[in-house]
Amino acid sequence: MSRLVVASNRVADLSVAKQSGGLAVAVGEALRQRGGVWFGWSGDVVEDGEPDVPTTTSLDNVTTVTVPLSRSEFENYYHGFANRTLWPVCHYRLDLAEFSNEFLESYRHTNARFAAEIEKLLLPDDILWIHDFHLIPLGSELRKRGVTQRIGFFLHIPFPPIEILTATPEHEWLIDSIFAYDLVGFQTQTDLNNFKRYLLQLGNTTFLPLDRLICGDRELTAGVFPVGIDADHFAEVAHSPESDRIVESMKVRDPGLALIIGVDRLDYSKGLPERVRAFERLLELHPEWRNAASLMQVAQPTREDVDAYVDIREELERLTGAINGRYGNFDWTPVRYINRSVERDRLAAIFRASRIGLVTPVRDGMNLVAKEYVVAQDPDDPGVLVLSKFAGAAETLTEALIVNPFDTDEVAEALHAALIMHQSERKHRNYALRTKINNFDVFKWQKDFLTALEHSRASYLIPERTA
Ligand code: GDG
Repeated sequence: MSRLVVASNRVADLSVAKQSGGLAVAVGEALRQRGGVWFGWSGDVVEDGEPDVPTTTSLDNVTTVTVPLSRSEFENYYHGFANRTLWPVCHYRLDLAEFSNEFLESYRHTNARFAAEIEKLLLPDDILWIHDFHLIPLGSELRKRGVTQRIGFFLHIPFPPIEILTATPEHEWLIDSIFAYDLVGFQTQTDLNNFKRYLLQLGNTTFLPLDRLICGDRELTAGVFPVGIDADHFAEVAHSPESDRIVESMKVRDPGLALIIGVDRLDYSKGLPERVRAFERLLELHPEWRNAASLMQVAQPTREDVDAYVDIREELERLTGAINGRYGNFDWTPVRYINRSVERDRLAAIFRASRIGLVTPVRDGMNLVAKEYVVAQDPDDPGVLVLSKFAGAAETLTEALIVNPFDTDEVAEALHAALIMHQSERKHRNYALRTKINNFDVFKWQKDFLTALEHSRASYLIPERTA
């Protein structure tokens, strides 16, 4: 079995990976099985001109190598092209996207710098797995350095439709760089179709069966690999003695209250203002839920240096204040807004105690919270998942109540339907969803991707080494 080299924006601490979530566990497991290296940003920023030496730590047969970003890389590569250009473009938000040559140059340059670091770590039989939008051109930078090993790339966020992508300056360069990979994986069929439609319209790709694509002298296999969760572990945590205690104390504190839970990074892609408005609409359309249902929204702060994130936070605080002022009383707070991170174990217990998991992003690659909510439920008396049709998860989790997050009345009615849903229907839906989530967990995702990578045709022709 080949050794594995993983590159992603951040690297998990493998000694506590269970707390970081399923993705870190699954990647960590693959690394432990095969032996290998995990490369990424350390999270540190050094002033321009200061040394940016890598930090290396080893645990058994796995080495993590992290590098700091310089101040200008942090501003222009990370907060610039990654967070201010690619993130909004890939979430269909051209209105929020900022384009600048400085961002683009820094993105190219930082990926080239990472490639130089990674090349030093490689052995001839390694396979490489590169993750996400921060590192799209990393593969082509490695190829420029003469790297011939198999390289796979997985995009965790949506691949936008051609009409949006072509508004991004240098989109041809960006998409062309994807052909440096032997395998590219997307979360959903919609994303893969968007990718293929882009290639079809640009006209320089040959389409072969089984999503093999040829462009110039390069061949790429494309596929759909919907990311999963560590379902067994999450269910176990949700039913631990500590969770029993948390669930019990929540019942004692608010007897009879129907809790609706939302958990997201505070990001404009997650549809948080739309969600609060839909809950308010529920209280208008079905007043029987006043004093009887509350929305608890955990919104972990993220990317607070970017203006669009400051705006979304202010909007959410304004909306929450308005609804609580309008409907709340001494005994009941309609919306409980928690603007900080909550420990993973506590989250699992809160999911279990909630009658509805409300997951309504306006665009999302997959959305793991939807899957976590389902497996945290008591199978004999489960809550209901209300899920946006614009989350990648909706492509498979069809037994959820699927809604359009922009349609306030539709979401409000789905909430009402979920709150009054008979136990037998809840059990039936939860069983179907849980089965899918268990069968396609994060370990299967990891194995499927790596198997496909090993079987992909490594037909990349080495270009002349460009120093
Ligand atoms: C990207 C894509 C894709 C959230 N708040 C807290 C907390 N969380 C955990 C959740 C979940 C994870 O963070 C969030 O995962 P999502 O999938 O929901 O969303 P993104 O962070 O946007 O992830 C997404 C994913 O990559 C994987 O490919 O699904 O579409 O955007 O596990 O539980 N965890 C803790 N405290 C919090 O307050 N401990």
